[in-house]
Order: sequence, then structure tokens, then C-alpha cells
Amino acid sequence: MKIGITCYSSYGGSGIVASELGLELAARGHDVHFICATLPLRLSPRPDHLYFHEVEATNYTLFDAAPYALALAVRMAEVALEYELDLLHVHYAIPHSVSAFLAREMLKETRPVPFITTLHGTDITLVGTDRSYLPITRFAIRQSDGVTAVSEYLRAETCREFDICTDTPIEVIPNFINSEAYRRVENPALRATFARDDEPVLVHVSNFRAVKRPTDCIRIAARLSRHLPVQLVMVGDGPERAQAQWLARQKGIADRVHFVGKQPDIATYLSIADVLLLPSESESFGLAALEAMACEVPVIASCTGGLPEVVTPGETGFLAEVGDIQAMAEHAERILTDAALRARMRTACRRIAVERFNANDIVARYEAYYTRILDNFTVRRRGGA
Ligand code: GMT
Repeated sequence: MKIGITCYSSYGGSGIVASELGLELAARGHDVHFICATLPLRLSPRPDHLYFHEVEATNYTLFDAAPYALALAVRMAEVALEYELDLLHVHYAIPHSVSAFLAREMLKETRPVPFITTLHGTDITLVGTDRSYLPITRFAIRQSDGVTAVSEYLRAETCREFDICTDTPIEVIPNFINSEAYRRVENPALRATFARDDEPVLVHVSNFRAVKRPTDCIRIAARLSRHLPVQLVMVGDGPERAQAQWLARQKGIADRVHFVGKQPDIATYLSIADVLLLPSESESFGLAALEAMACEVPVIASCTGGLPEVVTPGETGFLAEVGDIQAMAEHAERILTDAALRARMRTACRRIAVERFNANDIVARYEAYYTRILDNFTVRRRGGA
């Protein structure tokens, strides 16, 4: 198949999932054309069958801002025509599925091409439900030839918020993990830069947006450090980083909290972790939890959104109410002080990540879905619909 993929190229989870999907599809021999503002980080170096087409939104003095959505639509149509794409697959509804809709309309007479929208989370739960975007998000989802969501929770939220599920079926295809790339590889040298052998290591990975509640990690570490010599490694960067740093100083644990910024190889940092902290306000799936599990790291997370579909309390970690610092600290302490429980959880984390969320099975589901959507599209066109 020839597939056009559009995503945000930055550190967000949706861009990571889209990139990993593109890599897996290319490895299976599909031609995958990324049509994005910049090359997604994980696509460099680029393997065979994977192409990149930059979208440049030209600005003009009259514009308040360059109309990226329009430039993207034009680029999608150009690439679809030139490379004879079979379908477009956009990740994150706003504005990608609106651009795909425009591209499909532009190509109606020359190269009819269906588009699939994958919903990731904040495109529905935050941005999509913002009244200024809701009508166009709803429109673009309903216009999509196929819609997928990364969790049952997100499907239900989309149905509820947009009231569309009677006429727009949403397929749940969960996020996945390349279990070869994501595995625990002990790295005593890296671990030693943060902790002594007897000091447990907590890790948090996010884009430090408010929704991730990174300051809760500092509060959890502060509570734990009353009983245990924990070290906390904060991976990533974003708007809440400065606040988290300030709080670590306020709590008197600045020497125990290590901000390492954005890291290209997350598995290396997860491999030194005893526990992952993911105290998010909302999380449609929680890719970081799955990545941690694949690296044998039990997860302490909020009981919110799609996280219960990823983390099984008592088996691969524990869940607590959003903001319940005390419960999260107690859960973490239990894992850190009970070696048998920790060992059991580590094994379960890896097993469940590989059994339920492995790339081979999930990417095969995307391939089957593509075929189904293409067939439906062809039938509809023949019927003149
Ligand atoms: O919050 C992020 O990390 C970015 C955001 C995005 O859309 O880029 O992530 C969402 O998509 C990820 C991949 O499907 C999910 O794992 C995250 O749970 C989801 N984030 C939220 O729902 C807050």
C-alpha cells in the first residue's frame, strides 16, 4: 500500500505513535510518505520505503499567522497525486483531519483518496471540546472515511462529547510497543550518575505540560524521602519544568531530583528505573506507562482516562485518584520495599507489554483496517455515494 501519514513532529505521544507506525509499515514493505511540518525525530535515519515531504506554510504580511492547515491540505493533495497514494492517515484531529478532508475534496476528480483519523487524546478531551474548535472537530471526524481511537475510554469520550457514534463507528486500536527497541538493558554507569546502589530510582517521562502534573512527582518524592533515600529522574521538558524545579528546592530535595531534559533514547532512562511515576490529570492511553512496562518498570499512575486499560493494579503497578500524593507515595513505597513484589511486577510488566501491546499484532490490525476502509471507499464510489 502507499500511505500518507501526517502527525505533529514534536515530542507528543501522538507523533511518536505515528512515527513508530510508519516505521513498522515501511519495514513490512508499504511505501509510507510522511507529510509534516518537520521530520519527526524518530524517523532519522530514514529506512527504505519511508519518505518525508515538508509542509511549508508561507506567511504574508496580511496574515496574522501562516495558514498551516491550508498549506498541509495542498501538500497532501500534491503528494497523493504524485506518488499515487492509496490513503491518508492523520494523527490528532486538529487541524490534520480538516486538511485531509480538503485534500480529499481537491482530489475527487483526479485521485480519489480516503482518509483515516486517529484520535489520541487532547485532540478530543481538551482542544476538541473547546467550543471554538468543537464544531469543526466534529465535522472532520464525521467526514473521515475511518476513525480510530487509542483506547476504549477515548472512544467513549468521543461518542459522549461529539454525539456521533450512531453514524460514525470508531475502531479502538491501542498503542503498541516495539519490544525489541523497548527492553531493559541494565546501565550501571548511567544509574550511578544519579544514585548509589542502595538508592531507589523513580523516573517520570513527559512533555511537562500541566496535564501531566509533574509537580506531583516532586511531592511524591518528597514524601518518600522521609523514609527512603529515593532519587527522582525527570525526563523531558515543557512549561511546568521551572515550577517543578522550584518545588524541589522548596521541599528541600533539589539534590535528589535530576532534570535531564529531552532525551532521544527513553528506554535507556527507563532501564535504570525502579518505578515510573505518571500522575497525569488525564491520559487517553499513557504511552509512557507502556514503554516503562516493556522495560520492566512498575507504574504508579492516576486512575484516569485510558490508564486502567494499560496498568493492572497489583500486577503491573498501582493506580490512585488524580492528585492523591499520599496514596501514590504509599504504593511506590510498597514496591520499593518489597523485593518479591517488585520482581513479580517487573516480570508481569514485560509479559503484558509484549503479549497485549506488541507492534506485530497491533500494526496488523491497522493493515486490516486500511484494507477495510479502502474496500468500503471503493464500494461507495462505485455506488456514486
Ligand atoms: O500528552 C501527550 O503526551 C501528548 C499527546 C499527543 O496527542 O500528542 O498524547 C496523547 O496521545 C498519546 C499517544 O496516543 C497518549 O499515550 C497520551 O495518553 C495522550 N495524552 C493525553 O491524553 C493527555
